[in-house]
Amino acid sequence: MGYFEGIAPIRFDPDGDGITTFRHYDADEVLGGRTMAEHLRFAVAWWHGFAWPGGDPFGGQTFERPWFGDTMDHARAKADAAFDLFAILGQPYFCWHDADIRPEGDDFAQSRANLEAMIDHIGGRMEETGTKCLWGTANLFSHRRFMAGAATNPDPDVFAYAAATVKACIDGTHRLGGENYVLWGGREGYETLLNTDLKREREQAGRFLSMVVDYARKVGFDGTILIEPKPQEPTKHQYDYDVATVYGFLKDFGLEAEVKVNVEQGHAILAGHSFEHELALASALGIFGSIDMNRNDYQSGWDTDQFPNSVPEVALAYYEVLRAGGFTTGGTNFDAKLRRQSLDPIDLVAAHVGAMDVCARGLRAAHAMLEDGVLEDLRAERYAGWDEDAAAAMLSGTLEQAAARVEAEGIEPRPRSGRQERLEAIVNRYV
Ligand code: XLS
Ligand code: NI
Ligand code: NI
Repeated sequence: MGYFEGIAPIRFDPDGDGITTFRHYDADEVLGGRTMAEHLRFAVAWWHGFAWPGGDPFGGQTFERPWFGDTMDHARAKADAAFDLFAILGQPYFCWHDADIRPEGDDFAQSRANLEAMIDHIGGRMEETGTKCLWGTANLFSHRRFMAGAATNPDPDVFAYAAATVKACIDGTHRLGGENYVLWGGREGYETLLNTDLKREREQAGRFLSMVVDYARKVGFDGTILIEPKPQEPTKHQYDYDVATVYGFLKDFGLEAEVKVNVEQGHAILAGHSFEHELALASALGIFGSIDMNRNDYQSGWDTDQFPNSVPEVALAYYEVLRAGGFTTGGTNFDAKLRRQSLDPIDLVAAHVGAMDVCARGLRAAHAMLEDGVLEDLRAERYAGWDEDAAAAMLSGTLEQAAARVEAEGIEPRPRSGRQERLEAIVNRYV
């Protein structure tokens, strides 16, 4: 099979090596009425999997892929290698940017024609194989034209170019039956406030997002539109900082019913949160959509985009996903890079297999924790005082009424244990 010659499709075998077999991910295993495949909805990211050359800030390309190059033939070879990997992994979903799947043209019209030709090619391969598209997105951050932002650029010509690019990517996502469309604002922010009109840039971003939503609905795209929060990197400050900031932004522009979030593990950590915090908050605000399941190295402090490898962390994340009711159009995208020394075709396969196994273990633990209900019972017990009428009434009364209860009823609060260590020990029974 071309680049992945000699690597057989990965099957579930609990006694296998977890590299050429899934030890934990059994796509057909049913947990609470859904198969693991339906729960997890895995997706391979085209950019890190097939377009990324293995560079870091101190060195360039380490990978030698036969499809690296700027022609349409290269782009088709890259797509065919991607579909070979999808077949090996059991036809997961995939996610893409325009820049990942087509060569850049000499002008916009040629770039768009290249994109459309590649969308046709990929659409054909999807029909043959049954692989589906989780989401599409536009790369509005790599080319130098976007160095000062896309929608938030001080130059209106760049705003127009970004509009044209997103329009083409929504069309492509729609043609491929993509279930979501993502906007990640890597350059929608600033390097220095000294040259930045923050108020104007925020308003440009809000207007742009409204135009995107209107266009997507006009052409009949009924997937979910997602913003992917990230606090910084590449820009010093990004306007889509975290879930709370994005929610405030959506409220400000009246888009909170139209747009949800794609939460990335590594971005949550960069914002000073845990992944589960971001997921719980997105769910509480009614904007939970999808996840990028890639972690950072806790020592390096930047977005290293590594495949997940911590079952306890992943379990707590899926616990929040399940508490939110699970994915609808969303899924588990591995927006993850190999390490640059991982040169072999099997490394790319093993990275996904290992990550899928970690997620399967996390999901199984999360499902068992939720089904056994111990944690939820203890949580409910902690808030049980609010079930009483007088307590509930306070929330619709006045400050004076709440205050008056203290002396009238002789209220004297009695602190109770938060039981954190006991709760952590309970989690440990499942992971
Ligand atoms: C970068 C982002 C990016 C988005 C898609 O940090 O995670 O990869 O997922 O543009
Ligand atoms: Ni990221
Ligand atoms: Ni991402």
